[in-house]
Amino acid sequence: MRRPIPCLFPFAMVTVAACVVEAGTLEVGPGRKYARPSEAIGAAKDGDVVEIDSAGSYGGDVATIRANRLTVRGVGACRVKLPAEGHHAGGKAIWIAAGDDITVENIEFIGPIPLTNHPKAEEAGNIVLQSVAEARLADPARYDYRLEAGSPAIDKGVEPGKAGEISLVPEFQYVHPAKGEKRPDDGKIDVGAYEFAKGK
Ligand SMILES: [Ca+2]
Repeated sequence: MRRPIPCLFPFAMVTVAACVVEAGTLEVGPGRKYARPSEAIGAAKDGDVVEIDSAGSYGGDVATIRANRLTVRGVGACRVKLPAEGHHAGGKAIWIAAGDDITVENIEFIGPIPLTNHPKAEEAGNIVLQSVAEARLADPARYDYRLEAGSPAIDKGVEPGKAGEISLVPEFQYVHPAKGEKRPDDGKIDVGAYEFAKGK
């Protein structure tokens, strides 16, 4: 009567291991396995995570997301930018979401077309603009992305939370050239690389 019991444990362990291996992280960027987000999105399986390095340039890269429960996240020193540059997936959007329960984090979509066609897309925390000019940045042509008074990005950010015990709230911001300063904290974080401060 007792013999069959030990056989259950190896079987259970194999099953659990198979579940863990199913979900993986697909890395996109310079020197990574995938050069473009669309390549990793095309290879992703249900439950996977796609991490896009902000060091890369992904202009005109569009995709259809077919996996379910996929998380696509921007990582690195800056926010990942996806300018449409006249391209679109299926004539609809920069990304078409054909799967369910898709999460997109820390990615800036640029272009006069929709962020996604997904009817249940969670767009909270994103600002959708028709042009860079609407963002009211100081001088984007010269890479000055400080916010001007009246910018729609002011106070529209989302608290980024923690990674383990480490807070992801930015404490510093860039000062040209090659300097930094403490990022102002008015209790409502702004979208983008800079916190707006009057008189600056
Ligand atoms: Ca603010």
